[in-house]
Amino acid sequence: MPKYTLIDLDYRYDALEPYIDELTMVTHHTKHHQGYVNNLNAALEKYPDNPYASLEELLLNLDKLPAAIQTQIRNHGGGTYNHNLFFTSLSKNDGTLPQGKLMEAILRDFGSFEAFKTQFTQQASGRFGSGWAWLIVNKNNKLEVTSTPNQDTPLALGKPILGIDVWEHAYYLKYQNRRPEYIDNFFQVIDWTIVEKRYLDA
Ligand code: MN3
Repeated sequence: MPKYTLIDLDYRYDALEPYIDELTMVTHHTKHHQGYVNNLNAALEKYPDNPYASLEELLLNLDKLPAAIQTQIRNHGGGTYNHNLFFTSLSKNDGTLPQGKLMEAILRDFGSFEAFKTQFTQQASGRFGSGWAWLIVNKNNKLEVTSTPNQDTPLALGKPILGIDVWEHAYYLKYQNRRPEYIDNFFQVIDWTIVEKRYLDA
């Protein structure tokens, strides 16, 4: 039975200043993300026959899980998966744009980088309440933006390669009600090299 652990970050909590502040990063990773991991493990303790070797497989088979743990796995397994992706997508990029095959795909599927950014921003700002906006590689191998509520993943639609957390815990200490400003600044801390690698592996 897999037991999940909180991922380590390979950058400092203050590395994304001033766009994402240190206190938000510390709290988000050591309290919120850790909480999802703990609750995921607690749910799996009630499911010793779990046949799914990866978190992705577990989340793709939510409807086959025992009813008593479905909601916990959906929320906390999803929370673990989403934050694993989020925290490993971040690095100050000094305003650089995606390159190579990823940029080619963005131009092919959105027309321009600006058009992609507009759609992604709309999904992130239009998500009512808590949730996520995503860039995914869909089942037709095309890039697509979408959003999910709560800690739902977009795995049923395709493979996520970038996600922005728009729960208030991701931005409220610094931005309060200014979600649009947080979303705009998020574009300063996307590690496009990692997103391109995920695109190539999808
Ligand atoms: Mn979060």
